[in-house]
Amino acid sequence: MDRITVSATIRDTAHVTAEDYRRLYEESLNDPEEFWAHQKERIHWFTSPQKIKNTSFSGDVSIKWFEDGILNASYNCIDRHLPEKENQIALIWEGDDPADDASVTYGDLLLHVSRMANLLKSIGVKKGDRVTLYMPMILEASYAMLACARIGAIHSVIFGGFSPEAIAGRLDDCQSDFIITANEGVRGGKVVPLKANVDRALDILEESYGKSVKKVVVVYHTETETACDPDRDVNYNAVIGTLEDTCPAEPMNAEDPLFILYTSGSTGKPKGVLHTTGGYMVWASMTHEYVFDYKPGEIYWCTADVGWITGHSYILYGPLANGATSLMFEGVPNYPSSSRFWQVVDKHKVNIFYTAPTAIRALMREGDGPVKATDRSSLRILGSVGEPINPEAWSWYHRVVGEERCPIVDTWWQTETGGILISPLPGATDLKPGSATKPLFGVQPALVDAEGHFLEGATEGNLVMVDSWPGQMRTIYGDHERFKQTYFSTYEGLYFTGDGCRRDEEGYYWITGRVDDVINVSGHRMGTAEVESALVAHEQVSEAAVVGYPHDIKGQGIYAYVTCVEGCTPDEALLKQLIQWVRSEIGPIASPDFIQFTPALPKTRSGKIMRRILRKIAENEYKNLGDTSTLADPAVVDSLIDNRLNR
Ligand code: 6R9
Repeated sequence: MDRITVSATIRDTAHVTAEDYRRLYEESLNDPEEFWAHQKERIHWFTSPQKIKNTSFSGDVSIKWFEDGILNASYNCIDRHLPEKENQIALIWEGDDPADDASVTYGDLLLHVSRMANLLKSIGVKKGDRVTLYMPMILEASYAMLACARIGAIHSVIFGGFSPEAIAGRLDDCQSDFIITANEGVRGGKVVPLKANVDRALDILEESYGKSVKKVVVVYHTETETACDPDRDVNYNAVIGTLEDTCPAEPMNAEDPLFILYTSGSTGKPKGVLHTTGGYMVWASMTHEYVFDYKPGEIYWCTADVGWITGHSYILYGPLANGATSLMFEGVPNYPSSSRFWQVVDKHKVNIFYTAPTAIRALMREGDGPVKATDRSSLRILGSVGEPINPEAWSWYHRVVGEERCPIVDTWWQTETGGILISPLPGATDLKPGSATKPLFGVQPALVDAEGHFLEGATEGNLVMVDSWPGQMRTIYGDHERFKQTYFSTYEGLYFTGDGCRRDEEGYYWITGRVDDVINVSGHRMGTAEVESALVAHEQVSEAAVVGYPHDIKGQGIYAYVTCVEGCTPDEALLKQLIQWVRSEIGPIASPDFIQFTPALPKTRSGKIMRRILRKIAENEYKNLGDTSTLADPAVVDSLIDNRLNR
């Protein structure tokens, strides 16, 4: 499809024009010290850093930015905007029920966060402690994150859709002694029993890991009572009014940890991605301002959940560092109707709207009616994140939602990258539907072949980064070896993203999806190995292999091949049980769409499962299986094809 050139209206007021982009991009590569010495000024430092960049992708892999700087992330998100923005709204909250909303000014935010910080101190949280958050999308979730940052505690937010098993594993991994949760969450009119899940997680923590936590803070978001352990549980609503409303912001070194966020990889258990304070804040602030062309006074809405990196960087830290008004939405796109997103846009006069392709595809299926029933004239910029956006969905988003007036920023990045790395800038970059376009300042993407040779010009290969940028993760919490192994060992001296990518003649990047055993279901990352190990943990399962297949709405769906133990005859009841089992082991987002029972899996003579073949069968492309000569027993494949599930 045609390119869409930069609109004059956007360009005339943009932070970055095409000219600026070329000049600054070059400068950021030629003289990073100078470029970042300038960019660091967007953040308030208690002690301004003199050392800018000290990074190495080789040997032990060490990444340090602004290493002698002292700052505090919560101070940067709140105090530094005062008193000027005392009465400006920092966060707008839109509830699941369209009748529920609230807002908090920068002035009020300071009080709420300070009280929460004092509450954390009163229960014994100290600088460097890990605090686990398992929260719905309510204002208190952002108070809790900022309160941790304020006192130097490290937050680890767990998405509210994860199961008690998953919570227990993460509590154990980062040895977290404190949890902040809510009695219940509400999404799409359905209740999520968060506190009950935490209680169950704590039983599992004790049974499986022999551990316990010290305190659980419970925010009462609904009227429902929940079980309470008086020695351990603290009722937030009952005590918060009694706490001091000032709390000094702890001076933190730029390289002190800010948060841990667990994400899936191709092998093993989820990894605790560790981000530190200085570089992350500079990156979140810079990318939020430039990519969304954010101007003071604009209303900005990112629909992500705070349980994901997008919520961290682009609901909270980036926007608030820039003194923005950021909207936080508790609900879902189609409740009470498929007009909900656009009704919220109209209600709060949203100027910048950032969502995921899966939501766009789901809404596109409902037709133009629910969109056209709304006004949306406040919208100026649209964004997309989480997975490749197919040109058809892109065009619908552009034509119907944005009425061809709003540029779409298709932002490519990862939990590990801390913030956006490849994206158009609204006033600078011509758009091509389906392309994340060009690298941001300081970002040096390259494409390599399987052997790690650099590929030049228009080509396709594996996406790597040649050098560090300030927002990059620093390590995997507690496992630096795994960090090196996962990201820097495939190609020596390069950061490997795990994504495949095409580059066209104009240097535009087109992400093609993961090239490892990670699948992307509705923008949620899932390791096939995680789902497999959940399946084989069931007593009737002897082996399992999980692959992704193309899914119209979710991007990818989950297709599982399962071999049962001797003597077990799989039936409909077992199928249902296994789906339920995976939901309770990981969470509803990991539910297999299809489970195909099979007496055996296709293996090489050395015993490796041939996933390539399983992928093809799941994709219904079984006529072209490629080389099958290394199969130990070719008959297995015929039987898999004969019994493949009809979709
Ligand atoms: C921010 C986030 C990261 C993976 C990444 C890639 C995919 C994200 C994308 C995209 C194509 C985009 N991805 N944005 N693919 N175009 N604009 O999503 O982080 O949950 O860690 O997922 O998501 O495959 O490697 P995370």
